[in-house]
Amino acid sequence: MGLASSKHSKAKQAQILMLGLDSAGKSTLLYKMKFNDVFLTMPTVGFNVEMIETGGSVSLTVWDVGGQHKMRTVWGNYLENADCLVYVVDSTDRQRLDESKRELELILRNERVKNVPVIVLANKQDLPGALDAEEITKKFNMKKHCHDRNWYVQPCCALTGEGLSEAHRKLTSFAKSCVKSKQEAFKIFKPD
Ligand code: G3D
Ligand code: MG
Repeated sequence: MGLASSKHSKAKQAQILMLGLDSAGKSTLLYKMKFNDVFLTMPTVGFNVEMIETGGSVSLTVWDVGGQHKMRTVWGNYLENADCLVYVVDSTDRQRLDESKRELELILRNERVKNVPVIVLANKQDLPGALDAEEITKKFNMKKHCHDRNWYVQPCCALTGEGLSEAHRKLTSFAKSCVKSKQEAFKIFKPD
């Protein structure tokens, strides 16, 4: 993972790491964002990766890493060089909200993603009993845990695509500023 420009376009690639418990809807979201379509998903063993164009100077390489217990132990390996984190929550799975919150806290404490912006997708808003964005924000104590970075909580539904254009816009804006600061840091590191 890293800053790169594709052979065919001048767009810089931002690395987006999508994490969250198994069954939160990560793979469904990835394919809805990429193809605007819903695919039958299987539990992800390993990872899926897709490039998503933004129509601007940055394109997004989105890594969707499996969320089962044994996969969570390797999440750390994917954190290096992530420009933005997307953390997906099943907003109806009240029994596992604490578990989901603990996993997010662990990620945010990792030095490799210090200051990396995070977007929480409060998914499955189509289902009854889904916690809304405000409830997820409070439950996950976002203000405290993300005081050192940009963050945003977006309610969405991977099946209908509701909330995804807002998520895409926010992601693009976070990704652009990350790429810009990396370029500036690179200039300082390697002066003319
Ligand atoms: P994961 O990649 O995070 O493990 P998946 O999750 O994308 O595989 O989704 C797990 C299940 O949740 C799938 O259902 C999928 O259709 C469903 N799902 C994902 N997003 C939404 C949503 O916004 N609303 C609803 N109602 N369901 C959603 P199955 O039945 O195939 O397990
Ligand atoms: Mg999956």
